[in-house]
Amino acid sequence: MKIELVSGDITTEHVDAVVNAANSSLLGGGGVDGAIHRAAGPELLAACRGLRELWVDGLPVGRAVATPAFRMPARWIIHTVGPNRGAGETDPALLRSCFAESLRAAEILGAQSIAFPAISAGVYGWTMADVARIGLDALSSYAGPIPLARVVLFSEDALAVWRDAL
Ligand code: AR6
Repeated sequence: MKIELVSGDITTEHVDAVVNAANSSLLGGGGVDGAIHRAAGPELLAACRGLRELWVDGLPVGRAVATPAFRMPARWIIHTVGPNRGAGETDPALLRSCFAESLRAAEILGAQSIAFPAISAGVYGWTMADVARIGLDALSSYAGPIPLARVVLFSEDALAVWRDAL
């Protein structure tokens, strides 16, 4: 899989699957989650409400689930829940799992391209350097059929951190 690092707004990405850094409720929030819900439109919230019934306590940390992307240029949104460092979720395996499980969900859908944000690097309190190291470790060890992963960073500073890690 080719890995591209770019800066920009992930909601405008023309890829098959865009990964959302969601929370267990799947009902939206701030950061990239809020931006994705605004860009996809209210149909996304309705789809997420249906999905969350599948788990008693919401989507578990490290797991991923897909919905259509509705009004976004992508075909699907893959919602994953990163570990919240501020709440004591400090196991890197959980963050790695977000990347790996998102790839697995995209693979099942037949996606040919996927875009990731810096999961857990905002509200959930991980340093950008840790997210870059763990994310790139997961992406570079992927050996499945998806040809392209783009990591879309929201600032030039964040992009520089990922470039260093790469
Ligand atoms: N495109 C690309 N990256 C973005 C965008 C965008 N449009 N907007 C923000 N980012 P965060 P988390 C970057 O906080 O840490 C939400 O409330 C942002 O600069 O969105 O996993 C959820 O509902 C940062 O580098 O996600 C959860 O409750 C990165 O995306 C919680 O926040 C991730 O920051 C999840 O926290």
